[in-house]
Amino acid sequence: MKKFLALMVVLIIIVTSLIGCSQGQEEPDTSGDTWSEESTSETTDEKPLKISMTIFRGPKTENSWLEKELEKELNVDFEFIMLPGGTEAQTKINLLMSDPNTMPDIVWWEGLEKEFRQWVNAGLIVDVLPYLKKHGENILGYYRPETLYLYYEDGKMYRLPADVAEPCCMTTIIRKDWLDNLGLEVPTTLDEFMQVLRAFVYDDPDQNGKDDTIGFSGQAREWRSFAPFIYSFGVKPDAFLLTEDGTVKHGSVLPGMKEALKVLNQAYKEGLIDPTLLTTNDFNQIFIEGNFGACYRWIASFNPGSTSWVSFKANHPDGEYIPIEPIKGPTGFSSDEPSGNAAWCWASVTTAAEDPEKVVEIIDKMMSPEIYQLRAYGRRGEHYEIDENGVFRLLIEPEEVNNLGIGLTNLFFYRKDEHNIQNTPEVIALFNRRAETAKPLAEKLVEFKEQVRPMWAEYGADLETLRDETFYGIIKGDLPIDAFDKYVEKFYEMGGKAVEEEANEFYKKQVEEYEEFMEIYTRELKR
Ligand SMILES: [Ca+2]
Repeated sequence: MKKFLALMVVLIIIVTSLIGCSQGQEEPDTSGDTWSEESTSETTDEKPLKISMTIFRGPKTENSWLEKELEKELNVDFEFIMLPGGTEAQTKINLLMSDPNTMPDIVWWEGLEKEFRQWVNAGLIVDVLPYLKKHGENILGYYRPETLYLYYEDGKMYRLPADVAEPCCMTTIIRKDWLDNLGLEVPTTLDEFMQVLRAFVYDDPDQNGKDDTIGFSGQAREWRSFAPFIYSFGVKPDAFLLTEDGTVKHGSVLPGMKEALKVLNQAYKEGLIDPTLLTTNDFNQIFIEGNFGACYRWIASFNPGSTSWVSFKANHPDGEYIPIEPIKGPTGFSSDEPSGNAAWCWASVTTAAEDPEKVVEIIDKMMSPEIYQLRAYGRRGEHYEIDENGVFRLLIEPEEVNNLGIGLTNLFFYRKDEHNIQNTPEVIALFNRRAETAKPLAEKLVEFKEQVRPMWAEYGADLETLRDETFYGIIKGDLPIDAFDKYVEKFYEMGGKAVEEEANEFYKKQVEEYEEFMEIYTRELKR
């Protein structure tokens, strides 16, 4: 007992001194969260709240420094249940949820839509909406209403989005040094883009006297890799789009798609497109080799710490890729890739939680800028530094980051805003700019709230196979352009009609529901 008391005293001293320390530190703007002062008194008065939760990916370090820091900051006794990788995680989550003795207080999950519905129906999941209204400053302040709507069910909320992408994550990039060598301007239209690619392939842009450069490259077999050619026609072949007459159609059957395929076939014929884009490739390796002129790529790769960037610079010290605005098509339309508003993983509070209100309060605190940065990067000055240019730099070895458990909870409410300080100010500005330039397609993009869509489940995969065979065939020149018209006919014969009818039904229902939600959002949830 004496020993225990002594330990308690030591702990309280550590806690108090650490909180003092973090308050004294110069932190980035954390306005809006005044909770840290409140938590000081909680720490000394209240018993830590026990919270068990499932953890996916990250370093999976047991009893890590981070776990202990979070426990002190939040006055919580965490039990982190480490999930295995890949789909094995789903099996384990299912198993944990099937027994009241193993059910975690917070279940982080993904890919278990059907099971989630069963948990809700069996009364295992807590409706967090009332608690969110009371304690959800950070969660409600961070997520867009379009995202929250997707997880709002008739006045209840059984899951919180745990990771949602930035509104747009990609950009067209181009070799600035090659443009300069050739005396060319940054292209803005599709015609100019084609001319620049011709020069990149045939006019020795790297000035080594060899015919050794590629025009346009990218990640193989992904339609977004062709963004400058396709999005400039206002279409997206792997999504449902709202058309001008107010109906929803699959993006692959729209007339603009045929026009895009014509241009892609022309570009392929002229040798402007890396042929591996149509088959299979290791694009990271291609990027490092650095012999291509343009592609559609992740915005985050402009962070100086990006490993492929460092390797590219080692191969081409004078090489420079710059992001450019989306290429304009013949009608002047242009757009970047909209990420959509949906999460890919969620956290639900279960009935195993003794004090679900308190659990929601803790979740909200974990999403505050201050605690998010502690979870994701550790302590500033000790584990990382932000230099005078706003560039994030680790002060410890990457191995040590893992040992400390930093990043352990990254998939549990990941902030993708300015508090994601691993992004340089330039990269944050680019994310913000691309959120704007992706709007033209974002406004057409139809995202379904309903995950169970029987017609799509039945026909979707075959329709996508037909699309890929036809479209890649047309680009390569194995099929004539008119094969597109036959594709559209076949699409509707092979279940596309039922798929589009279903899509329109869901969309119509959603529009009404969204209006209702926005009334409630504006009245009760908006922060
Ligand atoms: Ca050359």
